[in-house]
This record gives sequence, structure tokens and C-alpha cells, in this order.
Amino acid sequence: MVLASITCSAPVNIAVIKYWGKRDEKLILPLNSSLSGTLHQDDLKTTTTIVASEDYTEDAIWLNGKKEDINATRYQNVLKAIRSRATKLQDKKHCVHIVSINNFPTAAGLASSASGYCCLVYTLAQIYGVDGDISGIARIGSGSACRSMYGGFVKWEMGEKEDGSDSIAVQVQPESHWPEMNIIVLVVNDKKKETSSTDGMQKSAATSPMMKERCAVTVPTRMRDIEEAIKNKDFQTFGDITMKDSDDFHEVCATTTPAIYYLNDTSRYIMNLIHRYNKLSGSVKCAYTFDAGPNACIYLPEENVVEVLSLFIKHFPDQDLSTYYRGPKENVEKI
Ligand code: 2P0
Repeated sequence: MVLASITCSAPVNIAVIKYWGKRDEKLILPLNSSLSGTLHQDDLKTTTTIVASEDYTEDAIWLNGKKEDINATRYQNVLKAIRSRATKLQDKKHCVHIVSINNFPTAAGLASSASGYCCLVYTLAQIYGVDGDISGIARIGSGSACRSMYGGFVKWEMGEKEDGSDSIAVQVQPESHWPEMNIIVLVVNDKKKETSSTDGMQKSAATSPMMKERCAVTVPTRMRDIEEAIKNKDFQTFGDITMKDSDDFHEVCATTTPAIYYLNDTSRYIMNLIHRYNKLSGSVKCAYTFDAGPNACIYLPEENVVEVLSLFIKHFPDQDLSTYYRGPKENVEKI
């Protein structure tokens, strides 16, 4: 007999202060705090359905139509954490079947693990009746997933405690605070990346000479300054910090041994184009940021969207680059 069946969706988040490096691999505790904007629910998202039934003989998960290994450590850690806080179904012998679908390319540096684990944890929490903060459980699935739990601008506090209980997501400003803010995602390449974020950040933490200064000084200063810029809706400062942190993150990757390169020629062309355009305009009209892949995410105020989109269409007439997403707006929701 089916005991419960719930479908939820969760959006991607795009970091402006990047998470890169862990101090605890098992609990997924970061070396620095990070901050992101959450996209609109209708754009880049994961949708997950979970069914709990007395008839299932084992837990199982399908990702984009392919059966995955539910015994993988991260799935098991998440399931254990949720079940340990369950207020429903504890008295019934049952298993769960999980079906999850992304409406965008998986593992192409478009933060699929963020929306994926956020959605998994949120949906499981509905099934099992888990109250209180669940961003810490999303974090043990994939670090950046904790930030997708909230809409608007969200920070992931690195925390200090060894058990990770203070390493959680906190909403900096709700989606209603800066509704004029938009994000354009330019899909440069939707192939799976060569170096996973998990491997890449481990190597950077161990070998990049830039990591110490970044974690001790650069990121704490930028976190303070960008929070203030968001509060004041100061796009000049916001855009400036966003591009600098993206540049530094890719410099950390390039100074890792062996070096990691996520950007390609098209990414660098976009970076130059945006710098030239901002310079000619005499102000920061839009700001790029690149994650662990070549795709560009462009933050910009609504009033600049038409002009900036025209610029990209002019420079990339033959490529299907310009996919346009509004955000940050909402966060996870039950369907
Ligand atoms: C971020 N990224 O802050 C940064 C910027 C990629 C570049 O969070 O090992 O997939 O699962 O905790 O969360 C990607 O890292 O890594 C990431 P795990 P995750 O968005």
C-alpha cells in the first residue's frame, strides 16, 4: 500500500561569492562562507517525486530516467539524517522510490547538484514530517544545495562547530527585496565537465597557494561588502565584487596542481565583451560569473536586459546561447 506520495521542485542558485574547498569532506563543511542568488522556480529546476510504500522491498532512485545507486554515501547520509528526525512513517515498515528530473543539462557547471539535493531533501522532509532547519541536511548531500532552500539572496555560513550544526543557509534578503535583479544564463557548452567540483576543490585546497589568503581575508571582506551592496541595491558594488570573485575562483583553479581550467575561449570572449561594454557605458551594466564550467551567468538589473541580450545576439548570431531567466525570485515549493 502507498503510504505517501509527494512532488516538489527546487531551483538552481548562482553563487556570487564562490564555495571552493572543504575543511571536512564527510560532513561537507566549507573552508569559506559563500553567497548566491536563487533563480525563479519556473526556470532552471529539479522536480522530484517520492513515493513511500509498504510494497517496496528496497529504496531506489532514478535521476533523469536512469537508475542510480541508492547505496552511494551521499544518498545514504541524507536518508539517515532525514529518517532520524522523522515525525511521520516511523511506525510503518516501508521503502521509498525517488524519481528526479532536471529541466537543464546535468553536471555541466549549471549547479544541478544544488537544485537536485535541495529538492531531494525538501521532498523527503515533507514525506517524513521533518521540522526545523533542513538546509544542513541538504549540505551533506552537496554543499551548494543548502543555498537553494531559500529564495532571494542566500548565504551559507561556514560555521565553526566540528559537528557542522552551525554550517547552514541563511536568507540575506528575500526575493521581494530586489525584484529588478535578473540573471541571463549563456549555455556555452552543455557537456559533462572533466573535473567534478568535489575533486577540483579538494585538489585546490591541498595545492593552490591562493587558498589561504582567499579564505582568511578576501572572502570574509567580500561577504560583508556584498551583503551591504545587496541591502542597498547597489549594483555597481555588487557587480564589481561578483566579477572579481569569479576571476579569483578561476585563478585558484589555474594555480591548482595539476591546473584545472573550466573556462574556454567563448567564456573568455564573453568576459572581455562585458568588460568592454561596461567601460564604454561608464558604469557596471551587467556582471558575469562562471562556476565549475564554461557557461556564463550574467547578473543585471531589469532595465539593462534588452540592451545586453541584443549585445549577445549580435556577437553570437549562430549559437543558441541566449537563454534568458528571470530571478532571483522564489524557492522550493510543493506541487
Ligand atoms: C558555488 N561551486 O559556490 C561553487 C562555485 C562550483 C563553483 O558549489 O562537493 O557541487 O557536492 O559540496 O556543491 C560546486 O560544488 O560540491 C559549487 P560538493 P558542489 O556554487
